[in-house]
Amino acid sequence: MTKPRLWITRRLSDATLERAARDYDVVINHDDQPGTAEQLIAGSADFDAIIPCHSEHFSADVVAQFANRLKIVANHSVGVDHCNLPALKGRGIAVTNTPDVLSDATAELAMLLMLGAARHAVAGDKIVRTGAWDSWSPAFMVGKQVTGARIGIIGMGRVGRAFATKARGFGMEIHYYNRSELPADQAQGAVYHDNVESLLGVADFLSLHCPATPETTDLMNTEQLALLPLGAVIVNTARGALVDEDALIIAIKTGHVAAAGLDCFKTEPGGNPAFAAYENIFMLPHIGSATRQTRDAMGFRALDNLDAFFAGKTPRDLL
Ligand code: 8YV
Repeated sequence: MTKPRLWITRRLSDATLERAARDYDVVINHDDQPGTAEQLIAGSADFDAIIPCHSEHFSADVVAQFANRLKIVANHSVGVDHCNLPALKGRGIAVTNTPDVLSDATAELAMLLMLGAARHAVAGDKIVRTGAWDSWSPAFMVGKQVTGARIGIIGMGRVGRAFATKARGFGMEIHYYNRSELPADQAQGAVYHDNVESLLGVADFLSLHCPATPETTDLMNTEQLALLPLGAVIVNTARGALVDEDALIIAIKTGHVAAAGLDCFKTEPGGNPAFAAYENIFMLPHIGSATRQTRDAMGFRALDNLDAFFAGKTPRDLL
């Protein structure tokens, strides 16, 4: 039987690429550049399957120009805001993602950002690194304590719950907003808020873990930021679309928001150059899931989905 023809748009982990080469007639973008609209359209005629990352954009306009060969888009990501799902489904193309396997890695990065933002990681690293550290005082780089503080989590899906588990280890009081209240075994004592506004009022720390949708775009805008307690710390490892970046800068400038830890930005790659002036904004370049273990697990999960699909079964993560 001829192997299905598969295009892997980015340089995935070695183990993933080896397994893909064993089981598929695979073409890999070894230059590791994001697939362009033109390449995706051409790929739809040349391949039965694509494993893309969130860097390839399957807009309605692009999908409308697809040829008929492509049968499945097996994303190497949990977020699928780069895919117009109705358009893909309308063309009869199956779409899968990679949930679960990246929850711990992303939650770890959220902890790093929360702690780093709360404890002056950027300014502290800079002053030591540049040799400018020439004095010490008890009043020097005093931060905000995490232990015992209230953490508000927006989106208590897999990543939100993994983050809550880690925050519990720091003795934080967990509050969350989610579309629906979690069963007790999942909530593990976390306090449910049935609206975001109520959650924001108690969020000394706030961590975003919901998907980017038209409804959640600029979820954290001027009005919402004003509802946070004075001196709150915001963490975003979900998507840049969730935060009105101009509003965040104003809240940082006034001190209403004491610090932010950001792994996601409206513009990626690149980020927001206006943030660079603020050492209380601790930033990383969208690396929430970037651990060796998790990259292998994401690649294998995408391949598991493809294997099931081409075996005539329903892929585990069919959307
Ligand atoms: C990935 C992510 O690094 O899974 C997601 O939704 O944002 C990240 O974990 C990226 O999407 C890989 O394609």
